[in-house]
Amino acid sequence: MVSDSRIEPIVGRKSFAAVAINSASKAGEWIKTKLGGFTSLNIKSSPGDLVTEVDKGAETMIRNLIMTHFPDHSFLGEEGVEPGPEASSAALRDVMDAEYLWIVDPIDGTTNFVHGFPFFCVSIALACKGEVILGVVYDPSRDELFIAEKGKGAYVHGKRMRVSPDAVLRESLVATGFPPYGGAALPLNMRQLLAVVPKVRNVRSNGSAALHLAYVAAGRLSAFWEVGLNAWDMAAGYLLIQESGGRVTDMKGEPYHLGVRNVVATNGHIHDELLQVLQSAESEGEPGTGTPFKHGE
Ligand code: 2AM
Ligand code: CA
Repeated sequence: MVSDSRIEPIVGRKSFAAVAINSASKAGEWIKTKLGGFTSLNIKSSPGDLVTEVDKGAETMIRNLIMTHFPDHSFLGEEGVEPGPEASSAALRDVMDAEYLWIVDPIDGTTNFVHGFPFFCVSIALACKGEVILGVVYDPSRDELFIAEKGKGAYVHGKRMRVSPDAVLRESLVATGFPPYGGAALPLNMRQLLAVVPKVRNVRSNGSAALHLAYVAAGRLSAFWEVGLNAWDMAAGYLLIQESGGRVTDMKGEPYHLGVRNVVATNGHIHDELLQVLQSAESEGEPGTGTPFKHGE
């Protein structure tokens, strides 16, 4: 057989979006078949920080699919990084400036997956030189695929998404998440909750940051905030919200970037009001309630 060195080792000529959709839906369908049927459950940093063989298998599946099409792209997946904020910051630093970087959480909401609570998703983002240009969040339990491409809008079930019109906090439905390891972030988180609950219509906490962000984009939630997240929890959801007319910042109100850990994501209308309430909670620390928590980035 004559070999032709001009033939590129790329299968087909699929778009970034097609590959992301294909990978998320294939992995999601497989994850769903494993609900209630995983065999190995490991504790990472604490009993609230879990990983199963399904997380690892799904990440391998997604990585292989992406690398088949784009072998020269970089890849950052949650399961390829040691637990803890230092390791994840270091892993992100290593690849942040890559021309094309895929950022993947194979199961966002592993605790829910383990308990059979149907609120988890696959999150896949593509960044070009540090800027998110594509985001896909797939919820296999409801067969809902949320997708955004930079400058082209965000869609669910093929329909354009828009954030909610809620203009004030008291008419808003807001979600948050709790740090699985407690530690320094927990007292801040509790003060934030105490400050926010009386100001809003109600608060939800369903255990998947990426899916909460997708719900803000779809107008099902007015806002979401959480402390101590990683790039793979937020990158896809950030673009969904951006392309649906909302706003995503850190807790100081600085625009979202891949290094943000403490996120405030809203429909835009209530952003400043929510930021103000969260910031007031931050400055209300009482002695003995915990180490001052370093926010922002
Ligand atoms: P995961 O299921 O992929 O771990 C729940 O509040 C959110 O926090 C989920 O998106 C969850 O993602 C994330 N999360 C869970 N453990 C975490 C950890 N140790 N550090 C940062 N985020 C975590
Ligand atoms: Ca995960």
